[in-house]
Amino acid sequence: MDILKSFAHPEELLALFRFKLGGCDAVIPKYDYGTMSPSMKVCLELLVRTSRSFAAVIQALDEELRGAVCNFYLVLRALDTVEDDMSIPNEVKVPMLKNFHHNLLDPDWKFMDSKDKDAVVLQEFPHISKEFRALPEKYRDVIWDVCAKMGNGMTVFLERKVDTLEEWDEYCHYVAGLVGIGLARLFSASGLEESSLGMDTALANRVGLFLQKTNIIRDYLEDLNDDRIFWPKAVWSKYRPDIGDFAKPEYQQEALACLNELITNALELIPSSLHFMSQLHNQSVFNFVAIPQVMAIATLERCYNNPKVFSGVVKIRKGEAVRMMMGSSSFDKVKAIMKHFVVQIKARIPESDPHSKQTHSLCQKALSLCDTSQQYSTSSIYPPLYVSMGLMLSAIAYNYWSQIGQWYEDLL
Ligand code: D9A
Repeated sequence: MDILKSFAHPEELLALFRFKLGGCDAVIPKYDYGTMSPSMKVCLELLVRTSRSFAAVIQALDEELRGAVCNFYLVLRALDTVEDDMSIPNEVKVPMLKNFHHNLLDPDWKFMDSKDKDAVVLQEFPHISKEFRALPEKYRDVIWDVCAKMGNGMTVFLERKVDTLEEWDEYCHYVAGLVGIGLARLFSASGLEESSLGMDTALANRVGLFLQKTNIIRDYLEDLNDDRIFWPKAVWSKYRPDIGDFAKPEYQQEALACLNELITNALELIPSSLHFMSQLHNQSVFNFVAIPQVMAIATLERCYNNPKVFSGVVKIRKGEAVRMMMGSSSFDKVKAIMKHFVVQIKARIPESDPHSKQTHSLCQKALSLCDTSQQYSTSSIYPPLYVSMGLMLSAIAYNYWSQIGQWYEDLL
């Protein structure tokens, strides 16, 4: 029960409650079910099923871009599902990934044999490809191009593990950097953002790298249990000969040093993330980009020097997430949130950490870029206790009375 966890954080109750009421300026879906084609309806359902809260941010994008990004997301999800499916042998998987983009032009292509949790996007692929073919050419070109490059890139790391930091960047480029590049090009193509944004591929790449590196760092234990390793060997092998040792309590010191080194590497991307966001003009695009970036910095803060990364799941509370999502509506606000988390990391750098100096200077650099008069503090808007109690009662009651149903439930 997320409401109960957030009771110790009254400011989150307020956010959860406002969110439940839909009184949030950043993430209101603009459904128009009546005039929608059947394949579009299927795509929307797939989107909500596979991405939960992120679906809402896609839905909030302005008109033409919404359809393009929704389609891009589902096509990427399908490709990702093929890459992830351990039941497909590599001899089958390699040609499937390399040729995946051609499926977009084939009205009948689907794949019914996946055992993956997201297999439904492959089973329903004809609806996704139909929507793709209905898109304006300027969007189709981008999705096609990214799909071809990503499919090919994924095959590079099917047999080979990530070793050097350069290879870490290369792997993240294929699975996330290309997404950043594709999105920047879609934003430009829509006319909602300047054409220069879509042309700076190095910058958009780094926005994607920031998200993916954060995911890889956070998912250490989950990936280890699935027999998958995305932490770069050149880094972890400095601390232990076997990466599995980090999950053993006797090697906690080594595990934390390695974790902190990788987080320090990810922190290098903050200036690029801020620079990318500083160039956005459209409000819906801004929210769409800023929310995942803010979640990533919050996740890095939660993970930094945290032994729980090696024993369980490190999660952002839903109330916290909702509060950040609602607070990410302007560049000044985003800088204030970033600053809040970077300050927390900086305060927790152990003196004995082998990379403490580097971490410190990267925090310092990020803070200089986050200089703003906006405030994001967890104490300034504490409502009086009776207001919190009232909000909690209302929120619980709302849970029972709400006929809006599963959609918002999935969100929280
Ligand atoms: C994104 Cl079209 C992703 N990925 C994300 C989500 O954000 C990025 C996959 C497909 C698309 C977009 C994203 C959002 C906005 C701007 C971006 C961008 O670049 C400019 O991508 C770089 O994680 C997946 C990759 C990182 C591999 C690219 C955010 C998302 N969040 C999940 C929460 C979670 O922890 O996974 O999907 C969610 O809300 O369900």
